[in-house]
Amino acid sequence: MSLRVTEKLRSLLIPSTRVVVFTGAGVSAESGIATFRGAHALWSNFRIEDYATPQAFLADPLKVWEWYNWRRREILKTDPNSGHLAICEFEQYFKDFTLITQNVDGLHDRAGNQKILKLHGDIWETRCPLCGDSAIDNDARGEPLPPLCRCKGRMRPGVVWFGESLSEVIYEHAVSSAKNSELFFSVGTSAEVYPAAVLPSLAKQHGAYVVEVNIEKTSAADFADETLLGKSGEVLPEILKYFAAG
Ligand code: BJW
Ligand code: ZN
Repeated sequence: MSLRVTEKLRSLLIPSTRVVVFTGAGVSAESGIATFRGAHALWSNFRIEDYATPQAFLADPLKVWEWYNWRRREILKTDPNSGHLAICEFEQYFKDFTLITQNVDGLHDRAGNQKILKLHGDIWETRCPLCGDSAIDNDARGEPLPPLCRCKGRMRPGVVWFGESLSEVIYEHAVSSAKNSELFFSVGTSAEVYPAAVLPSLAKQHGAYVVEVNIEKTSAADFADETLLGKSGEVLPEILKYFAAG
């Protein structure tokens, strides 16, 4: 693809620029992972209330676990795409770089990013609501379901459901990175879920140059300085071409 990159954006693509990349499910779409909203997306086939709330888990933990284990198995069939790999290069290039993701799929980790603020948790983590014990279960076995903790508590997926608070430490870190950034990329997110969705506008209010990368404009386009329309797996590698050599 050929991308029109403005002079302004080019001038910011130097290692000393403080950069945030904020990602959503669209970044993993080209790996074959369903997004949440839109045609053929998760929430058009499954009701949020039945799978992604604490009430759903209390009512039927087995059903919720079976759903998460199905999603884990689907993710295991995939690999990071060229968008994830480009974001890993961003981390190596910019001296002050923060990756903030709403994604729980672990593909940014597998692409090689080292520092990731996971706002909505990690689908590979299993957590005990009673004693706080947690474990990483990378092979998606997790049987027998629903898993029990040593303390006899019922383990749950380590993700953030609707109505639950985000980790305060992670969210505060994300807010300060957004406020401190000079260049903020909002990539592959509908920017509809709060409080994560405030981050692009917060960055803008604090002086960042905001660039949206998406296959269609979202509400973030109203205040973004630029919208680069296209797949993140195509747009982000194009941006790498403008990194200063050496
Ligand atoms: C591409 C592409 C390609 C496709 N290239 N792009 C203020 C106002 C109103 C409501 C609230 C509010 N504050 C809180 C709320 C309630 C709620 C909320 O926001 N609701 C809104 C939906 C209205 N928020 C919460 O409940 C949050 N908690 C909270 O606020 O705590 C305080 C509190 C406590 C008690 C009571 C009230 C408040 C928690 C939110 C947790 C979200 N969890 C999920 C599930 C995670 C676990 C799991 O995976 O199962 O997180 S929901 C789901 O949405 C997931 C995502 O991270 C999140 C965001 O979705 P995302 O990533 O943007 O995906 P999509 O599908 O929406 O968009 C994909 C985009 O990609 C599209 O734009 C495409 O065009 C694009 N695209 N292909 C580039 N190739
Ligand atoms: Zn426990």
